[in-house]
Amino acid sequence: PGPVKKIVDKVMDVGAGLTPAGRADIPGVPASMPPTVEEPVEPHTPLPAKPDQDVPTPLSATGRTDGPSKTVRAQDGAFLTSAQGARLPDTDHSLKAGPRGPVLLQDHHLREKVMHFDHERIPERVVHARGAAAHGVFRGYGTTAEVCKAAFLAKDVDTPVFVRFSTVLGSRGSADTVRDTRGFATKFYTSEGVFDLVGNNIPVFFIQDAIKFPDIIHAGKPHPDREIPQAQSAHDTFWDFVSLHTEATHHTLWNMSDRGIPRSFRTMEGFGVHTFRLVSATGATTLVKFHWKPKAGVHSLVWEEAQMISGMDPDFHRRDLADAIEAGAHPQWELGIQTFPDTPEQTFQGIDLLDPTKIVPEELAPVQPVGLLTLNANPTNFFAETEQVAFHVGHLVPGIDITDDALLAGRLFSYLDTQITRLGGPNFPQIPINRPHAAVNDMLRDGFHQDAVHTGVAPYKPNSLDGGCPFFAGAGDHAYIEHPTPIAAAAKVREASASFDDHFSQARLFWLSMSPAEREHIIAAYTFELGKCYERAIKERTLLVLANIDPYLCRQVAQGLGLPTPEASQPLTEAQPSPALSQVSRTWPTAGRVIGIVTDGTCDLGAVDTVRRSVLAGGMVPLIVAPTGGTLTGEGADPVTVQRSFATARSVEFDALLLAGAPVPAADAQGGRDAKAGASALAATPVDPRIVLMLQEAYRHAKPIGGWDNAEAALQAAGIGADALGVVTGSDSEAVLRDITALLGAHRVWDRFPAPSESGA
Ligand code: HDE
Repeated sequence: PGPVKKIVDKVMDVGAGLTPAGRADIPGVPASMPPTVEEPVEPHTPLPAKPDQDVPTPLSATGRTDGPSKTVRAQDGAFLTSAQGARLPDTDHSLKAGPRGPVLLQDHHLREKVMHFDHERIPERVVHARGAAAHGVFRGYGTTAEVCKAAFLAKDVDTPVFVRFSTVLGSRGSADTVRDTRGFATKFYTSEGVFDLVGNNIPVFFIQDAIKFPDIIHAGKPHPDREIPQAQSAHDTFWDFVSLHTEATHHTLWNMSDRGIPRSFRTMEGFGVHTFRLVSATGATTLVKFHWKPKAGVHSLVWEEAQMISGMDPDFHRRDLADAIEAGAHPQWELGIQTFPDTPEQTFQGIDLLDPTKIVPEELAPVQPVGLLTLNANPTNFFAETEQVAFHVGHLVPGIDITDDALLAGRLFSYLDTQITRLGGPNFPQIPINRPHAAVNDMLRDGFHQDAVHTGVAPYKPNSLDGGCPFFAGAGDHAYIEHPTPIAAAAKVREASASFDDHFSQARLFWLSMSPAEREHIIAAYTFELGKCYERAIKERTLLVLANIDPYLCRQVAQGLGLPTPEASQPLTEAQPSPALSQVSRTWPTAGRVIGIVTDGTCDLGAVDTVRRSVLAGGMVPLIVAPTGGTLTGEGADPVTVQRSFATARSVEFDALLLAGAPVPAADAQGGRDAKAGASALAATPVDPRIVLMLQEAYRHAKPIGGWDNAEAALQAAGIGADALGVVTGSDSEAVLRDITALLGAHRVWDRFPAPSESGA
């Protein structure tokens, strides 16, 4: 409850600007400094990073913990200077011949300032351009000793990490809640060098061979003529490609499911996708797939919510991550592995482990936990850290090796290649966020943005002039030695293995594993996306693909599009469903969920305050919604601060809503309403339309709704019966909250979604 309270208090401060709180302890900063009403003029040392940006192992000039602090490096001294350190008396006026000009070319400060500004942007990532990141720590459980020798997986070893989440298709400024795959890239600064696990929130990929990557991305990105639509797949070129290139079917189905619109980065699973190879201390090998399991549960938005948020708060996921960390509610994931014998066939129970369009169901190979990731600090500077971080699937440590997955092979080339353009040359490993925390002694020299001042004269081997330095490491010195995997003699061909031809069986497995509500969401998603396409041939071809997944899915989408339903072109496989793929029918923790408490001055403020405290005590976030901003006061009750006014609140921000109605006095219970209740925004006739809208949306999005003290009037105005599914009313506000919290454990009131007429199974 403590940390969550901080975030609520922060919300309360909105509008007050920076408060003097926290500044009083800073040397040289007058404690009496007013809260930004006027610009402070007394010189003082730069302000330190905010508490939520306190990285446990501060990045130094070397990336190690024993260098100077970040602040000293970048911002030193109290005075404004030029880039050359000359102190400046003014930055508001160009140097002119008299106050009315002309401006003089000799004004170095003007030229330097504008020149630098002109070059502030670097190319955005060609994919995954929009992202948000955080620092954290990974603690190994020590459960992998038999299969993997990587030092960071050993018991209780703490390794600093930096994690970047992203969408794939949109530009840097696009919205967070679009329907897309999400990136989940983790940089482990291990004692044996950097290990990057560059994964996604979907365990399969559109293509089986990296040579198709430019094709799928060109198809998914906006049309080259008008550059629309932004950050979405609901357009002709995407569906043109995936309907022709049917190995994309499985990934596309995941995108059309709730997994394509996560509720938060904190509630996403992550997957390494490819099969990797683990190597033990004795040299034994095991094939492996990596999984991240969020402690907060796996939750998604519903499509209408996602669309509304794109307009109302395009930074929804970014804000959620940063706020949670700032509040001290540190998001956590468990890293898990599925292991398979490293046989020459590289298959497991008939599943080709080199085919990245296939999963191995958890029911066949359980995910074994190997460590815990905790994100505990926000970046101090978005550009320096989140934008400049450079991940690479080839950043491996002893104990983790690659397989012959043809998609992985292309990635091993691509990441290094793209960083050269994006980060302006080959020295990007020297950017602080990319620096290993292990000692670096390479023989790479010179080039754009060379920061290091290398000593010696012999960056080559063998040498005697630098005393033979640096030396080779052996296995006992933690050298990275590629596993000597045998390669079978073969002819050079541009072909794929015959097992890669199966494009539908696992898409069907996914479909059959979904609950009825999840299937309806998938149908709605295909109907929406194809409904946005112009070409009838593309829609018809996609229906042919759907027919090979499931006849019910195909028929429902065809109906929605007003097109005939085609027959499957091949027999449907009888896949065994994998319950682990569904997000429904499980109970999740409620910590971190957001509860809107809708109220006004006429309600029982004491009850509102008690409920607010109980929400906090449950580790959830209460936000008070009232007709205007400010503070609610009433006789005999503590003042209650408003976080959202009716003008700024919208249902999509909340996981559940509580309505604090206006109590009707006993005398009035027999007759009409008293003046006080009549003035209530919740009991007035008509009820404030913004409340009605909020309730209707929350209801439509299957969120739990509770209320007390005649809240029924507002529910009625919204057309919601007090006995509707997932609606709880009563006179005991605490009991209402208990019931609502229990409902939140399922994330949504799933039965409220329209049930399909037939299961489709
Ligand atoms: Fe990436 N991918 N990718 N990708 N990818 C990039 O690297 C690429 C693939 C993933 O937060 C790029 O630095 C190829 C699969 C993430 O900075 C680029 C192929 C998976 C991120 C690139 C793939 C991913 C990227 C663009 C097909 C999940 C964001 C900028 C073989 C396992 C990392 C950059 C970040 C970024 C290439 C397929 C995940 C161009 C050629 C499969 C999370 O190098």
